[in-house]
Amino acid sequence: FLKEPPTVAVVGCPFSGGQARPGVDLGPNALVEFGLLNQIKQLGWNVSYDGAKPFADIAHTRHDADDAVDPPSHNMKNARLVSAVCERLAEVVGQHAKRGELPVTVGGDHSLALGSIAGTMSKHPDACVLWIDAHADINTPLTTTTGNLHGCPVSFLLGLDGTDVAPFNKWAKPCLSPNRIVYIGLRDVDPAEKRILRENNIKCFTMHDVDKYGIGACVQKALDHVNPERTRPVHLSFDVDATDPSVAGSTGTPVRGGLTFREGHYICEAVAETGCLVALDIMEVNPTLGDEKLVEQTVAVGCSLARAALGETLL
Ligand code: B3U
Ligand code: MN
Ligand code: MN
Repeated sequence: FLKEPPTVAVVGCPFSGGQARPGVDLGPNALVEFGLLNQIKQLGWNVSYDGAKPFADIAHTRHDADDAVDPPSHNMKNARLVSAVCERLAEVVGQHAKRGELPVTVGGDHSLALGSIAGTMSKHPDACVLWIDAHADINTPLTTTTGNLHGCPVSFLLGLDGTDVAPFNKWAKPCLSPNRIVYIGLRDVDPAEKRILRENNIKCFTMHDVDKYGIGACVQKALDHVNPERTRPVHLSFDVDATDPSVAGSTGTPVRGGLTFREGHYICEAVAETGCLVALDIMEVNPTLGDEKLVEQTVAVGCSLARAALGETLL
């Protein structure tokens, strides 16, 4: 893989169908309006950006689908819509990666990571994933209690029991093994998810671990687990709700007791330092939640997390 890809391809995906709250589809535009593209250019990258063009022809991309049009299947809400958008995203991210570019997917809700990571894996089958989140997002169609697919993308990537279902099984093949993903920031995990994490021996650094060992040790242990030689490509999937609501509060499912501003940025900086980053997701910024100040702060944090992962603080 490329150590220093010359181009960052920002892929804005204005999508909210993986969860119930409207507005997260406005996330990409908010980050771009805040200057994300120029900020990345300032770091020395070439930047490409297609707007939302790749998704323009997929109906209802910006809003929740109608249950009449896209009825729940296997307890999953908006399954056809989520599947169609993720399939397209996988193609787009895969194409950028194959051109030697570094795709930065800006969501949109976190169901999109099923697409972005599938895209990364199509170019880098040996890649590992750092999943930074308050939530494990590893429910299956059999275990989800909400039916929201942003709580499920990891189970599809791993091909867990119950994920071999239409419409996803038309295109989404298992592409990740449980020892190639590691979590940091967890603090709101469903009982069934805990069982899945345990049964599959998936490495997790909860907020308890961050408190106990410090963020430096947690990131080191996380990387040692999925990428011991620091030779594997890294896909960093960052849900901004991993940070504390006082850091990035404009998000659909905030959970108190999260990563500080520095802890969140430290993770991104440490990944940048490895030189192994091949793809990045910045997910779940919802600029319609909270007052103006909170929204601006959250959008700013989304941008600065991206810059940190792209090497802003490397000397
Ligand atoms: N685990 C719950 C809640 C949740 C997951 N991801 C978010 N919330 N953001 C679920 O819906 O699966
Ligand atoms: Mn998430
Ligand atoms: Mn989350």
